[in-house]
Amino acid sequence: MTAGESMGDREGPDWWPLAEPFKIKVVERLRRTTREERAELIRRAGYNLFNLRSSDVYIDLLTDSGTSAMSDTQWAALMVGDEAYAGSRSFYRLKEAVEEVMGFPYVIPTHQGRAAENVLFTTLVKEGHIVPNNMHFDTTKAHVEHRGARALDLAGEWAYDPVADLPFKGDIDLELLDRALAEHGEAVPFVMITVTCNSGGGQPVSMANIRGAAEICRRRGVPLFLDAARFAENAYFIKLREPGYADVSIRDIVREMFSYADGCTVSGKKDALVNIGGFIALRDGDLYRRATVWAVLFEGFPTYGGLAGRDMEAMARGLEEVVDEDYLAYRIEQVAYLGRRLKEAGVPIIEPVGGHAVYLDALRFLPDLPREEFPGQALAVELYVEGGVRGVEIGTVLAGRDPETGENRYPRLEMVRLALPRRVYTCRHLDVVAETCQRVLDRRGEVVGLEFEEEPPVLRHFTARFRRVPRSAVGET
Ligand code: P70
Repeated sequence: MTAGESMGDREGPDWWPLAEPFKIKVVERLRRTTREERAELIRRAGYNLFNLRSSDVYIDLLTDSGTSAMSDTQWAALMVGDEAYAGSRSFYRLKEAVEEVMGFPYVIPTHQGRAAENVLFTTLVKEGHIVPNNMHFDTTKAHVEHRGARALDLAGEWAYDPVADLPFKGDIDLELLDRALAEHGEAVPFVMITVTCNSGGGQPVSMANIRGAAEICRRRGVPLFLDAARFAENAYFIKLREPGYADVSIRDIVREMFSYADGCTVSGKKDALVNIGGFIALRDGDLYRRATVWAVLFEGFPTYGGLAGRDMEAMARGLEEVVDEDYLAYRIEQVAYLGRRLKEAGVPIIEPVGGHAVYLDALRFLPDLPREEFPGQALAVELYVEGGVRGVEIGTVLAGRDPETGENRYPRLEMVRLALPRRVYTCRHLDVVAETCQRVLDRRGEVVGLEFEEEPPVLRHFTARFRRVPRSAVGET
């Protein structure tokens, strides 16, 4: 099984609807800071960008999660939210949208994606279990491990090659999957596929791969779930890149993707275009009933589950808006635009560019910094100091320590993610981002590494504090 044939110049016709398919009705002021101010602010933040105040950030690419701009119709939807404790009209509105867009009859709203993971995994994952995924994202892995189970990443070799020009680098390796299911049998409660594959650079998963994984799972009697935070972006890549799908509508592609799955967990803060919210969607009534027991305990009554009625209303509309092809063309092209600008500037990035973010390759950007000094984190700090741009390290800091050995896990890719909030920044903002990266590249010899000052035991990247370490003499240029 491969991640598809080389893309050549299949991507992108001469002309593309780059311009935003919307106009701006409300604006939020951005504050500019000086370089000296930023150097001091990041020092006080313990060199952790999560500790900065957003008012001290000029262009905030920390995450595309919960940071998108809602549409006028979503804002209007807030006013018609039904805040009933039980049987809320807005719950049924959400349920209908999920059924219409994804084809699942059962929905449990949760306050965000990790809450959906908590409810589903508490229902299905037991100590000693093994959960395969193409690549677990951090909260997903943490929830699997929190249940005393092992998270197994089965993306193919292609996912770890930062420049292999392949269309579906998010694909799970079907041979490895089949082998894992044969080997671990009963210990596998389900298989999960993350679309798009966030930890692997926002890379899409092909329809053929989802179908292939579903066949293997069915043959082995194991359910398949999608971690579907960015399902619509994944569908757009299928339309763009997978033979046979160019003339299929996004709605039909989305329906087909989910038709192979038994259910999904969704962080609504991404493709459902809301600032808070998530859900579990399921095909099986019995599993739904078992999961609602935990949903009531952790989240709330099953017809609101951790959300206000208005949040469910806005999420229902977001699910319908995100499958609009004009929107997706703009979205994917905007991310590609930033990737092109960076490449032109000689900035090493993960290629091809993914759906929601451009990932800088910190190992090629800062080849002289040892891994122990967190080159990804050091680069993210530098981008802030240089241009007030906030990205996030997706590398060693995020990977945490091996629960068995207590040692740092060194992932094969050390990256800084520049995630684009949906419908928020213009291409001029992205020009500033590209310029910022270029300036840091020009003075990369000055960039110093970091070491922990405080290291929390779980999900350490969110709250850790660092200090700068003097640049080692070895490798000094
Ligand atoms: C992100 C955020 C969240 C996420 C995800 C996938 C594929 C589940 C979840 C959990 C997390 C983050 C990372 C760095 C900085 C800020 C935030 N991903 N599955 O940005 O969903 O956040 O709603 O609990 O990507 O990628 P939720």
